[in-house]
Amino acid sequence: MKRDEKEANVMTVHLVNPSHLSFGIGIITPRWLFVLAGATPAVYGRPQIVDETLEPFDVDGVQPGDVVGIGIHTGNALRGYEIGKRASARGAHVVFGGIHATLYPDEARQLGGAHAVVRGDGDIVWPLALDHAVHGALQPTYEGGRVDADRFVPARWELLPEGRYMWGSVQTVRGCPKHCSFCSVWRTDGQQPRQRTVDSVIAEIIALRRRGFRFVALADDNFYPVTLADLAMAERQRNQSRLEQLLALRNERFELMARLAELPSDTVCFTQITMEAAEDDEFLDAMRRANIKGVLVGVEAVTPEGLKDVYKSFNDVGEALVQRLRRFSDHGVHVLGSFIFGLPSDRPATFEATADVAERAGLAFAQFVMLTPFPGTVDFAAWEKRMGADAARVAGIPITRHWLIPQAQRPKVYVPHPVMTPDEIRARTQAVWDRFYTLRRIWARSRCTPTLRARLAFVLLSKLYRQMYANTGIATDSARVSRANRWARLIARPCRRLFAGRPQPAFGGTASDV
Ligand code: B12
Ligand code: SF4
Repeated sequence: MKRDEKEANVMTVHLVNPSHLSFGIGIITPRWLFVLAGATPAVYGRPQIVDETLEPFDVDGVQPGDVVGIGIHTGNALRGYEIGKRASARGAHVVFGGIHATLYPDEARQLGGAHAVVRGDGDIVWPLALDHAVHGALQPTYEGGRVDADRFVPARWELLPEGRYMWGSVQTVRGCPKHCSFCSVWRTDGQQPRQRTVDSVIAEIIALRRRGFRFVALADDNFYPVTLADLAMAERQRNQSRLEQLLALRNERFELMARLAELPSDTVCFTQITMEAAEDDEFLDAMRRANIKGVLVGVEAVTPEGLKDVYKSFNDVGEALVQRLRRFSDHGVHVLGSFIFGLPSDRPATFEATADVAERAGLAFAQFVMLTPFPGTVDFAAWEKRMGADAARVAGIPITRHWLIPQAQRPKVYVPHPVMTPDEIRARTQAVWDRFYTLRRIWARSRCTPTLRARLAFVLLSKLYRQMYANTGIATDSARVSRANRWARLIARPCRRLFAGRPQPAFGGTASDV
C-alpha cells in the first residue's frame, strides 16, 4: 500500500449536519450529506454521516487526524461552530461548507475552529480539500464555484440510516432566474438554471425506491425556471437564440416529467415552484402525470403593497390570487403556501386576511414565517445598512448577526415595524398557525388524498409540521418549545411508517430499463 493510501485509511471522514434540536426522525433527508459522501473518494473509506436533526453528534468519538466536514445554513451556524471548535480541539481537520460558510468564511474560521472553508458547490473541490487535509496542507479557502449540471455528484443513498426519514431528496435544478428580495438563492446559486440530466435524476429515485422510499422531495430552488411570459418576451424581442435556449430548458423539464410518469404510480414527488406555473396548463398536466403531487409556492403576501415589499410583483393578490392558487389543485397538484409576516406594509388585519386566503385557495399545507433578514439577500443588505453601528444587542451580539445569539435568547422579529410591536407580530403569527392547523380543518383538507391511510398520513404530517416548525420556531415560552419537541418525537415515528414503502432491492433494473 502506498503511504498516502495508508494515511487516508486510518483517518475517518465525518460529515455533520448541525441542529440544536433532535427529533429522532427526520422529514426530508439533508441532501448535502449524501452528495458530499458521494464526492468522498473511496480511499477514505465509508464517511460517517451525522444528521443532528435525528440525534446529537458525539464529538468525543473524533480522533486526531480525522476530517470533520460541517455544512451550515444561517439558522444552524451557531451549533455548527460549537461542533467545529470541539472537533478542532480534538485534533481533527475541520472544514466548513454550505450557504452560510460561503457568505461568511472568516466567521467559520474565527468562531467555528475551521481550518478550511469550501465556498459554493462542494461536488468537485471536496476531494482536493480531503487530499490536502491528509497531507496537512489545507488551504484556508476553496472556491467550489457553481458546478455545471452534468458534473453534479449523485447522492450515495446506500449510506442512509434505516427507517429514519420520511422523504428522500433529489435535486433536478440549481439556480433561479427571479430575484426576490428576501432570498439569497439567485445570488449564490445564480440566475442561470443548471438542470441535471434526466437519467441521473431517475437513477437516484430508483436507488431511493430500492430502499423503500416512495416519497421524494425535489430539492430544487425553482422547478419552473422558464415561464410562458419569458417565452413571450423572447418572441416579442425577436431574440431567437434566447428563445431556443429557453425552449431547450423547458423541453428538458417535460422530458424529465415524462420519465417520472413511467415510475410506478405510488412514487410521489414534491417540489418548489413559482406561482406563474398556474398559467401553464400543459406544465401542470405534465406534473400531475409525473406524480408531482405537492408544490411549495412562495405566496409571501396577500396585498399589492406586501408583494412590492418583497419584489415579487409577478404574484397576484385578492380573488385573482385565490383563483390562481386553486388552479394547482384543479390539476391534482396540492399546494403548501408560504407566507411572510412582518412586512412593513402589514397591518393587524393582514393576519386574518392571509388566513382567509390560505383557506379559500384550498391550500393543503401552509407555513407562516416571520420576516427574517437572511444574509446574502437584498433585504439583509438594506437592513444592515439602516441599523449601522446602532444595532440593538442581545447577549452582547448586534442583531445584525442574529445567528450568533444563543438560540434561547434569539429574538423572533428583527426588523422594526411601523405599527406593530415584535410581540404583536409573533403572537398574531402564532394565532394564524393555530387557526390553520386545527384538527377539524386538517381533517377536512385531508380529503385531497385518495385513501384512509393517506388521510392519516396527511393528518399526522400536518400536526408534526406545526409542532416542529411553529411551536419550536415561533414560541418564546420554553415550556411550549419542549412540549412541542416531545410531541414531534411522538408523532414522527408512526408518521414515518405511513410514508414508508416496502424496500425493493431489485426495483427498476438499471436506470435505463425504466
Ligand atoms: C430543499 C430545501 C429545503 C427543504 C429541505 C431541507 C432538507 N432537509 O434538506 C425544506 C423545504 C424543508 C427547507 C426548509 C427551510 N429552508 Co431551505 N432550502 C432548500 C433548498 C431549495 C435546497 C437545499 C438542497 O438540498 N440543495 C442541494 C444540496 C446538494 O446543495 P447544498 O445544500 O447547497 O450543498 C452544496 C454546497 O452548499 C456545498 N456544501 C454544503 N454543505 C457543505 C459542507 C461541507 C463540509 C462542504 C465541503 C461543502 C458543503 O456542497 C454541496 C454540494 O454542492 C435551498 C436552496 C439552496 N440553493 O441551497 C434552501 C435554503 C437552504 N433554505 C433556506 C431557508 C431559509 C429555509 C427555511 C428557514 C425556510 C423557512 N423560512 O421556513 C427552512 C429551514 C429548515 C431547517 N431548519 O433546516 C435558505 C437558507 C438561507 C440561509 N442563509 O441560511 C435557502 C438557501 C433558500 C433561500 N430561500 O435562500 N429547505
Ligand atoms: S424565493 Fe424562489 S422565486 Fe424568488 S429568487 Fe428565491 S428561489 Fe427564486
